[in-house]
Amino acid sequence: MGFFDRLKSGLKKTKEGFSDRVNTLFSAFTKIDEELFEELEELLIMADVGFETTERILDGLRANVKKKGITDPNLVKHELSDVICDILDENDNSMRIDTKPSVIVVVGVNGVGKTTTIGKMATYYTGIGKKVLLAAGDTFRAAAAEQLDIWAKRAECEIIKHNEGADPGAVIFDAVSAAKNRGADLVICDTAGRLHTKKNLMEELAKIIRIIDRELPGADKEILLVLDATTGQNAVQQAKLFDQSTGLTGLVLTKLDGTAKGGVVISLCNSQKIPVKFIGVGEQKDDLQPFVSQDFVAALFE
Ligand SMILES: Nc1nc2c(ncn2[C@@H]2O[C@H](COP(=O)(O)OP(=O)(O)OP(=O)(O)O)[C@@H](O)[C@H]2O)c(=O)[nH]1
Ligand SMILES: [Mg+2]
Repeated sequence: MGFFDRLKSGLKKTKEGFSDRVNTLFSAFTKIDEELFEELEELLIMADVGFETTERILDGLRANVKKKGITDPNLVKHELSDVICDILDENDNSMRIDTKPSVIVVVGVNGVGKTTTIGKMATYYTGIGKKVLLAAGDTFRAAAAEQLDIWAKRAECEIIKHNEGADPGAVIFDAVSAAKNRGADLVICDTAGRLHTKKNLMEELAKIIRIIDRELPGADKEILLVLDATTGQNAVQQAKLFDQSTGLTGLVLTKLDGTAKGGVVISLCNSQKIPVKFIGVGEQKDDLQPFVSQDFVAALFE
């Protein structure tokens, strides 16, 4: 399956639950009136676009319809995808990992897909010729390092791990030293899942990041928060609190294939001002894609 087809099939549920209904809505109306906007509002809220973002989309839509003198409801669909694209385009979605080595730290609450995402990222970056080293910073469970080990083998990259219960900071320190010694391009650090409301656990993350800053001053560093797209608007709160303690540089939305509420991507782009850098659309190693707003909108509306 090609890149775009994979995205399309991953977004199938959101397409069925949201965009297909939008199409039905537009074709059911013969003129553009308040009732049409109200029904559209309902569909946006149901797709987890969030209240504020929905209002922003509707305002933009009303303004465009007025400015362009559009009277055919079927033409509103094109305007809708334009307005959504504008919101998704406000942030720079590109990864900044140009120094050798650079570091990606992956954080998030339990079970959102951090380790799987790291495995897919390792596959992606080794695939484009980078020498990748994984750091098994989740020392909370023995199974966590084993899980990452399996991904390291799949992606054919190296891994640094310690025993269960070890200090995650020590793992990260070793991984950074190994990366320097072995000439790695990219270190990707796994971390244990943690609740954004637990202060001491958030402080542990801040410490990991301080170690990286101290050992690799000036290196490019991405702090990515993984969010499970099926959790809906709670993702917005997670992003806020993780950002406060770690200074996030990006978001990764996983499990988009499992939800009809992919509209949460639009909500996050609008409310967070933190760019979405990758999206996960399945459990296989090729199911992670850099987030490209035009492709995302096209996969939803085409
Ligand atoms: N359908 C689907 N499943 C996913 C995706 N990403 C991850 N998963 C699944 O989500 C489950 C949890 O993934 P993990 O990568 O172990 O999550 P984690 O955040 O590392 O979990 P903890 O380390 O326990 O906090 C696994 O069964 C993954 O296969 C995705 O994009 N789509
Ligand atoms: Mg994990």
